[in-house]
Amino acid sequence: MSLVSGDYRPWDYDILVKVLIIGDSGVGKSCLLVRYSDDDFFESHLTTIGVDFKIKTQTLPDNRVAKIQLWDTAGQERFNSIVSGYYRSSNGIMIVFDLTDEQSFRNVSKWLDQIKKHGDPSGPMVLVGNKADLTSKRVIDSQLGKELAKNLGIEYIETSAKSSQGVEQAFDKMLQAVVKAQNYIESGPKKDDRYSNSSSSLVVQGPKTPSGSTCNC
Ligand SMILES: Nc1nc2c(ncn2[C@@H]2O[C@H](COP(=O)(O)OP(=O)(O)OP(=O)(O)O)[C@@H](O)[C@H]2O)c(=O)[nH]1
Ligand SMILES: [Mg+2]
Repeated sequence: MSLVSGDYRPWDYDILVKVLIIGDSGVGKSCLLVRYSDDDFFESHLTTIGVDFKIKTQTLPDNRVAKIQLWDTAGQERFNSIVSGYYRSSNGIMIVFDLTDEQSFRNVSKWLDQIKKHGDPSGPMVLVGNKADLTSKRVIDSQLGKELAKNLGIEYIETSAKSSQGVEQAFDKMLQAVVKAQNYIESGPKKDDRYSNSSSSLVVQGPKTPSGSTCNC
């Protein structure tokens, strides 16, 4: 088969983005993913074993098509050794806590330690406070979430996987943070950029190669 014939077709995406979703067990990571990728919700807690993943394709404001690999990790500590292997190869990390569970908010620092240990602490991140629909059970005030995110130099958003509130926006923010980091790498350092310590390429360009080539994604 000739590679220069009409068989040539570009891949169906321009950039590949790998997003890791971390946070305590039960905060709603899997539900956020299911809401984002399938627009569905499950009332039951089927705890994630190790790491699950889903794929979503999204068009960026600059019309590039991003293929997003969403890695849904287990919050239970017994899976930490499996999950730790995924930090390094992610392009962005979403840290989720439960607005109705104070401990899950306190444990954000524990998850940040995991990122420091196994990943890139200066890489793109978004802090997500989930279960915003449970207003009467809320124990973490918006201000607390905002302050923590501000101290970390990252975006904060509140979501409800149940009602869909903020879910699309949360993943949009994640994507924007990854693209911003990529633009930084392509255009070189700017004085006040928080990604000034990034050394590795954060986004894998979707290769425009002939069909039939192998993809390691
Ligand atoms: N009311 C409400 N319940 C939610 C929301 N998100 C998740 N839940 C519930 O919280 C429980 C846990 O959700 P999961 O998505 O399985 O939690 P997880 O973070 O993936 O947990 P692990 O896989 O054990 O790490 C389930 O019973 C969900 O129905 C939300 O936004 N609002
Ligand atoms: Mg889960």
